[in-house]
Amino acid sequence: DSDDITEVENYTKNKFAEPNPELFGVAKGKNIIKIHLESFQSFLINYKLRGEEVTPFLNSLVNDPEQDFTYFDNFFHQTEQGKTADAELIMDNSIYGLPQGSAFVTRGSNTYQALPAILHQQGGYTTAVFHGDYKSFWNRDEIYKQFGVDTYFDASYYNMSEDNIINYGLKDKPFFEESMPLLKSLNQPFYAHMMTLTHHHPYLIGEDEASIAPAETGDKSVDTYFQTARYLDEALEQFFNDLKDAGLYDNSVILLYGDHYGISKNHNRAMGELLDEEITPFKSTQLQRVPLLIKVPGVDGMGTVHEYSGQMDVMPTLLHLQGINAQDYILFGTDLFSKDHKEVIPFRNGDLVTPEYTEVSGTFYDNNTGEEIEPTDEMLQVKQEALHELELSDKLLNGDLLRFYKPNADWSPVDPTKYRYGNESG
Ligand code: GP9
Ligand code: MN
Repeated sequence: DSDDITEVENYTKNKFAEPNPELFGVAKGKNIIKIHLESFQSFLINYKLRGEEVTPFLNSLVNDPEQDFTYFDNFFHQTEQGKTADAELIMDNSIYGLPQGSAFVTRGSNTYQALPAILHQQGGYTTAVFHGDYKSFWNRDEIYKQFGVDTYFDASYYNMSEDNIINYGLKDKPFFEESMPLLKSLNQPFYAHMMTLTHHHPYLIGEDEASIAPAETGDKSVDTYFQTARYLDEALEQFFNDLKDAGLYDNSVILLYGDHYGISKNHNRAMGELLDEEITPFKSTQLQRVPLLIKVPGVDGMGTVHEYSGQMDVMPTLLHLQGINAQDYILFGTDLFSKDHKEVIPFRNGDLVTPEYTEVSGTFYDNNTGEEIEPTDEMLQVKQEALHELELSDKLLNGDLLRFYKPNADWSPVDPTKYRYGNESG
């Protein structure tokens, strides 16, 4: 009820981090191209298999200052069973997924105040999602309407011939290629979400499409993980070239992110071999890093930034780059570029990581040594606050509380009946 929403509102407004004045509004009116790197973990960046880079193109974005990207190497995913859908929910709403199941499915008809709707109402943006799977997967065709996604280019817009598909759907190379004309057809400014798919468990790839040999741990899905990562890397390079040819590269914010881990704890033996260290519970938590890269037109890249951060922080960051005050909305994350950005990253299971220590199932570890430590009162309090935050986010979703919240900005509630995807009729 309205008491509950007030509690959530007070919490998030209190957590709010003031924008960085140098970056507030710098991306106003620029297109936003957000690229989803399926199952991509940060250990792949600059990783060498048999002396060879696995993802040379992504590495070049990270390593070459001329590319003007900023890379966050201590960025963590915060997803649970909702996997890709949790990542989408978090990054477009700055709220947590649910502890069980997928909020996209069970909370698909909730009221949301999501990034697509805010960008539309505050900046005249059009939002489109591009993905080579069918629209009802993860209940996207329902919840996207609550988010204010104008167009969903699902599998029905692509050539899904036998040659073009593998595993869950369309291969990334034809996906990006066929997305270009659709992208060019959008009204600008647009917010485009490009969701890749080939680098997905169990990492299937045809021999003719694999540019590198598999790893040799004997754990099949781990071994081919490197081959599909390379395939994704090549698909990205092609897409970047196409964006440049189309004149879209220079006037767009380009953001790349990993959605969740690709190699689960069931593969610790093989991972230990590849990383040359034992995968302890501490190490396993450190492996939940996924990449975040961002390039803003006209803004110098900052190279590799070590700020600890999570997927929750992306939406407030994008709002501030737009010159939209994140405090007007209910968001659990804080702006990555703010000097007050919060460096406690709660995971959905209640574990957490900070720059100094990590907590896994009640045990605290020193990040420098990986050794167990006795928690201080302050650490225990940080843990309680993280649990409280998760609880508030659950209240928000389970009670559909955004129904009762009016953002401080001009706001009209999203009407889901106004949106149609693919061949849906009225
Ligand atoms: C399916 C794709 C994969 O459309 O997004 O989802 P995941 O299994 O990673 O949640
Ligand atoms: Mn996924």
